[in-house]
Amino acid sequence: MDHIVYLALGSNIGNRLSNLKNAISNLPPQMEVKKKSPVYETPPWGYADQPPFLNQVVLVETYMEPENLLSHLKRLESALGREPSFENGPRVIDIDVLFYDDVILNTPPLIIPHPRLHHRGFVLVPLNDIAPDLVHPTLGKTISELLLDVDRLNINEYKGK
Ligand code: PH2
Ligand code: MG
Ligand code: MG
Repeated sequence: MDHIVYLALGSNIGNRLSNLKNAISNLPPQMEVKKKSPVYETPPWGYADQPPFLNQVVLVETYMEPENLLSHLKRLESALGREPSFENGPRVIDIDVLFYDDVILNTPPLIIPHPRLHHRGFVLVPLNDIAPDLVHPTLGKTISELLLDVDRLNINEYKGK
């Protein structure tokens, strides 16, 4: 397990909290979960006319190379009931690779670091809880610095209903 990977999880369909929990509990054995952020409820970003999301970020260790990691995560999304939607549309579960060590990769569909993470409060707020001093390998700023530039309105820790 010699690679350090940050994953962002999101869900806005069905039992959102169970969807996040099921996703995380199905990451092993290929991945070892080292840290979990709190869960946040967040307004939909990109396409407004859909239910609010629950979002969470986890730190995992894995032996998988980026390409295998991506296909593994896509399989897991499908197994958890994700169906095709439109860009930024509603989903049962979304699992995105934010960082993979300090690798910089631009081979669509695999772009690492995630190209939009620094615009997204729903990623930076939970990421900042577990990795405030992590330096973004292309932007050269820490997560806590990046967080200063995003809107965190209505992003609140989720305590259940
Ligand atoms: N994911 C998207 C689009 N918009 N908005 C929130 N709040 N949370 C998400 O996880 C999210 C989103 C595309 O992956
Ligand atoms: Mg996403
Ligand atoms: Mg995705």
